[in-house]
Amino acid sequence: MKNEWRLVGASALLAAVSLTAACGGAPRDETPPSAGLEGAATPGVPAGDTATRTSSDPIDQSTGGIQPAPSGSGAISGRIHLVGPSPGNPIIRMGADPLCSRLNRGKRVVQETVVASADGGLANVFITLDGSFPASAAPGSPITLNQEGCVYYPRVVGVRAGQALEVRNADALMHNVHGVSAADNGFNVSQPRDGMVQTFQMANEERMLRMRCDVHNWMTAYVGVVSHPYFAVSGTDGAFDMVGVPPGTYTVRIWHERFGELTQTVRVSTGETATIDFEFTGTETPPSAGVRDLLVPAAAVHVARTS
Ligand SMILES: [Cu+2]
Repeated sequence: MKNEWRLVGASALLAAVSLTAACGGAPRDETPPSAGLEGAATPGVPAGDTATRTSSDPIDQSTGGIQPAPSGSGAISGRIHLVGPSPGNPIIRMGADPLCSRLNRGKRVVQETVVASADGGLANVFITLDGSFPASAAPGSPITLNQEGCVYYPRVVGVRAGQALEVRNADALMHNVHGVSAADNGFNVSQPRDGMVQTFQMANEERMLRMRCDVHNWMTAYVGVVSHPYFAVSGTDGAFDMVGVPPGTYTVRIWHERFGELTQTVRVSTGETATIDFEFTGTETPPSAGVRDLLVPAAAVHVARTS
């Protein structure tokens, strides 16, 4: 199965701080992913789709939006493979917040760091083309990232520089939406009630902005911000497609939160689809965790409004 081209995301604050502090005093009950940095997608998911998902569902990522087809006449189609054994994902123990535990009662929720299909297709890999391309307007519609059952969904999304990332709270509890950026895209907002929505303008190219929640330390997502429309996120089968690519020779760069980056060169011809596959062995050294620990300036902290 191929994925479509997609984007392919004062009292309340005091309360957030208070609960964060409370959570911080509790034993850390879940091993964080090794990577420090951040759209995945279900083919055909329309922009703004916020279909609900339970944490026990199969990993099926929603783009939160689909890029309009760029104007080039070529295409790139590929698949990411994990050829070694999957390292496995830690179970998320949500005891730090009984409300989260209640939302996931009876479910076995894991940190979806490595999501591979039975035949080795690796999901949630962010794929971009290196290089400069003619300027084009970013889509006016936002990419959506959901908080549902005390996890972010999708786990990986891509947005254009200049496009908005919309973050929603579907849980009847407080989340703290914290985008940790090394490129001045950061934000930090409390969303104390369900139905709250906040949008953030992604100004600068970044691979990847890491999403976290300061209330629930297990919550993780990644946002790739790209200055051109040539990017994708691998689907549940590890496949991706880029359409509208101008003819030329390109470096294709892929990123995975646990396995890091790989590059390959591909030649795209007019009216043709170039194919390219990548393999991770599963023994790669995780990328630096440095971005995770960056601080967001106090001036960037504000409280969300109810939409
Ligand atoms: Cu949270």
